[in-house]
Amino acid sequence: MSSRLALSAFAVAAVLAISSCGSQETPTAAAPASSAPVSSAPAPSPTGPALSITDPWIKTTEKGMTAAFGTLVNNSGSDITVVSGATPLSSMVELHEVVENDGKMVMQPKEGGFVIPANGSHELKPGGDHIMLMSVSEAVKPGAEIEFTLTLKDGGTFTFTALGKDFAGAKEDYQPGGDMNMGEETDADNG
Ligand SMILES: [Cu+2]
Repeated sequence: MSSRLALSAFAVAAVLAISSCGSQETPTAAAPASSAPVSSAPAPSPTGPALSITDPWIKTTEKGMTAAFGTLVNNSGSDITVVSGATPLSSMVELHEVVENDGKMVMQPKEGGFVIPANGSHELKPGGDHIMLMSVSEAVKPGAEIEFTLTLKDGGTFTFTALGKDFAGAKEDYQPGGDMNMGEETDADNG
């Protein structure tokens, strides 16, 4: 009897947490009240015991370029390197960093990929490292669920789902490098 009560209370709390999360338009808002500590006992996950991601999201867009963010968490005792990303939304995905160039913040492919230190984390955020999507195949609406697969240096993969969120910032310019022809600009999207 008491366990059933506890269960339903948990269910209500979960629903509340989800709905309050869904009403958050700004990804920069602090994590909604959650009683779950970020680092508790090592919880083995069936999908990726070594790597996980916190609050993955993707910037909404009508077309062109967009980016995905979140905090990559390494639950293992060795460094993990993400070398590439993929998503059904775009055939052109790159791992980007933002650097200063002549006083301007520009983004460019990150050499060597994202390194998540042993038992540490690596944050992907607007103005910093991010997963770049070129020429998305369809509009990303708020609440959209976009699947990503990251490929690791050791050949393994890690899959997660990013949630579509509106975001008006991240106006870095793309630094054309290599042979890529960036035909589309994000200015219209960011207005
Ligand atoms: Cu980028």
